[in-house]
Amino acid sequence: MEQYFQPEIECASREEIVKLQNERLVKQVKHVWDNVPYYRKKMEAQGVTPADIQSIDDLHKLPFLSKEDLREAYPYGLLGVPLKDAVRIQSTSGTTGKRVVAFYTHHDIDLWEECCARAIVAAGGSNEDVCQVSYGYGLFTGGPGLNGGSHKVGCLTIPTSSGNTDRQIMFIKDLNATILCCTPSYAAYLGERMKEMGMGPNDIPLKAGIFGAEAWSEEMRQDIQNTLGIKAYDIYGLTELSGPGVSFECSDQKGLHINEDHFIAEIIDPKTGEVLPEGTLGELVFTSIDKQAFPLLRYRTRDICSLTREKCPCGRTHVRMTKPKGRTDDMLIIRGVNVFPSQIETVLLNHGYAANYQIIVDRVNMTDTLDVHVEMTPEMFTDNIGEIEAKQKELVDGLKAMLGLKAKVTLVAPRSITRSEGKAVRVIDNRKI
Ligand code: DLL
Repeated sequence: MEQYFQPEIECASREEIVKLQNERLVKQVKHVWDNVPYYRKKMEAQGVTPADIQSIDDLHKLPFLSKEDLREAYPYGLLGVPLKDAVRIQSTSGTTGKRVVAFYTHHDIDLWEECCARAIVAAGGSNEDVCQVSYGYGLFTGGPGLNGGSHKVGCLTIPTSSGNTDRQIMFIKDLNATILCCTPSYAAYLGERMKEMGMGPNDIPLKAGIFGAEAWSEEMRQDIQNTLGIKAYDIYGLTELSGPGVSFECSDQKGLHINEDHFIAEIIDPKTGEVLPEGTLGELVFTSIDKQAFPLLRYRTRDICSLTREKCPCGRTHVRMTKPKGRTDDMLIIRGVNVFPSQIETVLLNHGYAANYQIIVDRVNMTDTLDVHVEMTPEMFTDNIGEIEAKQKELVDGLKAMLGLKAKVTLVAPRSITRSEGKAVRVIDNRKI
């Protein structure tokens, strides 16, 4: 039977959700107007005042916020409460430009952890479970978020953080961990390391995994489920909005339920900013309606997905987003064709490869080149040039069919691509544009 952490809100009627969203939005806009001069100026520039926002139907009148705004307002420009009320910061793992710093009050941490607890219970977790949190701890939100959620559920929590892979496996086995939380690429690596150690899914007690922080394909889900002998659940979130738990998968696994009591989702056309109808693919925009310290209105995530309000068999009523297809900023445009790394991953896994690959883009003689390095699995490893060439050709054809684009494929030896303990780096774009 489906279990819920907070059934009264996770399964509330649409009318109840809309009523709550209306009340919270009106209050939040006033809070931001009064306390965040940076955003107030944006509203004034657009000729909007709190009086114009009476319900969620007025949301589209508000100006957007983007990552550039967050960088410009760094560090304290978007803080919505006096410093004495803020108790925590977290920060993005971004490697370019200024880091984004997000703030939390006690209330904000509480609601964030509740969202993570909802995800853990949706994955079958209860206070009987042992939950190993192998996301990084520290400035990254993965470890602290799932750690807090696991406590709220009452699981015995193992805060391993990422890294030290053999010890991770030892703890899973010795402490009977039933739930694993980490990035999907790290879960795949744990599975691979287990195999090397001569262990299979029956040697570990895990039953579920809660994986997110990066895009991963359905094929990768199947792979991880088989190697670890678990059901793998997706969890989505971003530092700017709190961290993991903005949305999560239920047992039905057809999209991720967005915690609508805290976050209002919109899908927009990334070029025009126009709000798109349900079911259309576009950029996800969030308004946080219950956060105090870092209350973002209409924040552009750059993540691409669509929304559905179709009834979910799990009983939850909150809107679902599709697995993010990619980001507006990691969509590669190669010879004019839009390419998402996730499409390449799908082709590779469909041909029996694991998700150990690197996409290298360059520009030679004014023409874009796409080079995909893929590891052979130990089972398929060969040094017979003819065989390798035939396998490469198969992948070139598969990629051509998926992308409509000719790529160069290079098969490399097993274990030659660096493994990641957090988010995997899959794309190297050497073009100087
Ligand atoms: O990655 C928060 C998180 C931690 C989510 C642990 C899930 C689990 P950031 O480092 O700020 O926060 O990165 C946020 O990562 O805008 C997406 O592009 C991507 N992302 C997060 N979850 C998913 C997912 C955390 N399930 C950015 N699928 C987001 C695809 C994801 N992309």
